[in-house]
Order: sequence, then structure tokens, then C-alpha cells
Amino acid sequence: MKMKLSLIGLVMGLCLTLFASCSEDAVETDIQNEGENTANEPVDSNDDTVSDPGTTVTLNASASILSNNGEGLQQWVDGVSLRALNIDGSEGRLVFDTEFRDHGFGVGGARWQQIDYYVMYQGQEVNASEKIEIFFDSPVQNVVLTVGMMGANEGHQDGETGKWTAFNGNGAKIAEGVLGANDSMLGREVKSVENSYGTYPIALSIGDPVHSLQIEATGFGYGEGEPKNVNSYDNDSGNKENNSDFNLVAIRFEYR
Ligand SMILES: [Ca+2]
Ligand SMILES: [Ca+2]
Ligand SMILES: [Ca+2]
Repeated sequence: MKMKLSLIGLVMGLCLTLFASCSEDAVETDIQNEGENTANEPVDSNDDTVSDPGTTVTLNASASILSNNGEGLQQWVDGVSLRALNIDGSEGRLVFDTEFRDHGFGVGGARWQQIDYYVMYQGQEVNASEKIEIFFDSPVQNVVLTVGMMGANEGHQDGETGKWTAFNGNGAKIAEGVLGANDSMLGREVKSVENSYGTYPIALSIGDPVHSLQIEATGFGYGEGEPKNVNSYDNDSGNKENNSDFNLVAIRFEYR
């Protein structure tokens, strides 16, 4: 009996001693879980910093990675950075676009927070797009881009479209291709996200190691379509020309 009591006392003492550290751990875990649960965006694997060959990484666009108001090079994750370019090719402002249903990285300025293409911009013929550039410290392969706000039927039977260009470590172009609902891995009738305006995963066909990518919009229907509302604008930023525009929801790639 005596031995039993002292055993109980020992257990109680241990519990009291451990109580503070145990409860702190519990609180910290709770906070972490709460943080994950409050995010409406898919939980991303943006903390994956392993660049060993064969490692597959998925990165989702997120407002949380933006610094300096989106100006200059933005670090998506260790070893992967990106930046925005304006219509005139100057360095722009990377934004997390939440104006419409599909949220993703876009470029501030022009008509929307999306990556916008224009034939006429501020009264001048430009035939140019805003762009997003992505830089990989270690080369990658098997790249899949998920685009958002890409209207499958908007403006042309082939809808809103864009294009991508891949570069090697010397900055030389190694491959290019198109982006649109037609090019989706799921087929043009299936969106990645239910009730989406246009989210499509698109696999890029590239044989050589990729060191950087450029993503931009084209005119409607791979440049075959005519824009709407050309040359109508209210003010410096209120251009109304409707052409292809989309954002970047996610990227998946494999370290080479
Ligand atoms: Ca824009
Ligand atoms: Ca549009
Ligand atoms: Ca669009």
C-alpha cells in the first residue's frame, strides 16, 4: 500500500514537472493547425527545398511569398524565384490576383491583375503581353503549369490563350509552346477546380534541362482572334480592350 502511494506521488510529481513544457507543445501544435486550416487556398508544399535529381515539387501561388509590394525578384521557395514584366518589358509588380474566381499570380497594371495581352495599349499599337518569369537555381524537367482565369470560349472558338518559352543556363531559348484550354492534360472540357472560370494543368514539352521560363498571354485563339473594345479606355490604367488574360495558379516540376 505504501509503495502504491509513493508510486502515485512520483507519477503526479512527474506530471507537474512536465506540465509546462507539455502544454506549450500542445498550444504550438494547435496554432500551427489553425494556421493551416484558415487558408482557403490549397495547402502548398512551398517549404520543400530539396533539389536532388528526381525530386518532384509542387508550388502553389500564394500572397504570402510576396515582398517589397511584389516589385523585383520574388522568392517562391528556396531555389525558385519569379518576377513580373510590364507590357513594355520593364520590371513590373507581381501580384496575387483574387479579382475573379481563379486565384493565382498575375501582373499588376493594365486591365486586370491577370497577365494581360494588348493589341492597342494607351492609344499605341503594342501587340505585347505582360509576363511572368520563373528562375530555377537547379535545372528542372517535366514541368506542368496550372493556369487560371483562362476562358475556354472567350473571344474566339479557341478562347483565351498564352504561350511559354523555356531557356537554358546561358539564357538561350530551348523550347516554346502554347497555353489554352485545348492544351490541358485533362482535355478542354475538364477544369482542375470545380466552378472555376478556367483552370487547366498544361504539361510543357521540353527535352533539355530548364533553367528559366517565361509565361505570357497571346491574342485570343493563339493570336488568330480579334480583340474586343480596342482603343477604348478611361484613364491611364483603365484600358478596356478585352483579349487573352490569365493567371498562374501552380507549377509542378522535377529536379533534373
Ligand atoms: Ca495585368
Ligand atoms: Ca479576357
Ligand atoms: Ca481571362
